[in-house]
Amino acid sequence: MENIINKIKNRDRITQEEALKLYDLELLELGDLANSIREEKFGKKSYFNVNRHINPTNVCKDICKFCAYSANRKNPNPYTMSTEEIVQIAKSAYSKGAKEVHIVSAHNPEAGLNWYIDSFKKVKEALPDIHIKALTAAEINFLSQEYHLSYDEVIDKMIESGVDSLPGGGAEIFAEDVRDKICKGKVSSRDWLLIHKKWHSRGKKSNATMLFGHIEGREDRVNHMIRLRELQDESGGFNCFIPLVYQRDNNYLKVDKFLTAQEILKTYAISRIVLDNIPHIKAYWATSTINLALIAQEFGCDDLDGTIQKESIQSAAGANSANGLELETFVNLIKNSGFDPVERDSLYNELKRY
Ligand code: V47
Repeated sequence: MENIINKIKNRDRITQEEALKLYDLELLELGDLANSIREEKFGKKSYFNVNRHINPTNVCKDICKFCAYSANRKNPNPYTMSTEEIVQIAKSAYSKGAKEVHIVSAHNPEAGLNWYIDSFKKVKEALPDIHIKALTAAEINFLSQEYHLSYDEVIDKMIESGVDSLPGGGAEIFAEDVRDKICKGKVSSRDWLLIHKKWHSRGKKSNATMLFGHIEGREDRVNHMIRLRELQDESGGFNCFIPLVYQRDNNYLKVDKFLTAQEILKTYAISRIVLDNIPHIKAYWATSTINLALIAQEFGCDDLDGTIQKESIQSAAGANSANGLELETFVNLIKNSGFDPVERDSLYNELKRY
């Protein structure tokens, strides 16, 4: 262990096996190591943005066992917004200060390709300054299969219609055996990475998530991080890594043991140490709870996502995030936990210090 600790202190890269061993380190010692890297890069700054999540349809042709959001037997409440509704929501968010709309849907085979693409076009026409972060690699894979388009063709259409960056969703956990059990039929890990690589090759940025705390093991988590680190070495387009804590309600995935706060904090800290080439680590408070996200600031995380305003995916599975957080509340929580809230844009340019 001493050897690994020295490597981290010297800022040498650690291997997958060494990363796995870090779970055996005492929590606060691991936290200190991750925190020293965070402080070296960002001091006490904690980034967030004023954003609005929009989830325009929950009709989905895939059945991911962890998902409580898509319309199915447990959530028999299908909806699909019109493009006008989507534009209205974006306009209203913009008038309340949102700089970004994060638009992620289910894989709806009835909506049509133009419904997806037109909504971006119309939001951009109405609000040329707003940053559109839209379509996960899983949605791109769905559109490609459904409409017989290559990934490049879908990406061309997205860029033409005003999409600025890709969110990190759909990555789940890269280990194919686990993927088969929790989201069989969804984009493969290889293609998830390929789509991001293609996106980065256009000079565009994206994020990467990891869904953990279900049936995966620690090995799967560190392997997921290493595969992201490898792609980032090649393409350099990931802005941020977001470990998403699994929420257990209203879905079909039976999980006997849930994560302790210790295990969540260790996973954040290890991701900060392993991902030496991805600048930001986000504690997405909608899945970790705001309380743990505030503590995670001392375990390597420098980003708390944002005010969100409305959230449908995690809250459907039990998270306390449906209505987001007021800006003032959010800023005060960060300040009172000893960090400096920095409002950023979607590409991490600093907009305002509080
Ligand atoms: O990919 C679904 C996850 C993701 C559950 O890029 C669940 O900045 C926990 O990707 N428990 C979509 N998570 C959300 C997402 C995201 C969120 C915030 C910021 C960014 C970003 C991206 O939600 C899906 C899936 O992994 N999810 N069900 C659940 N029960």
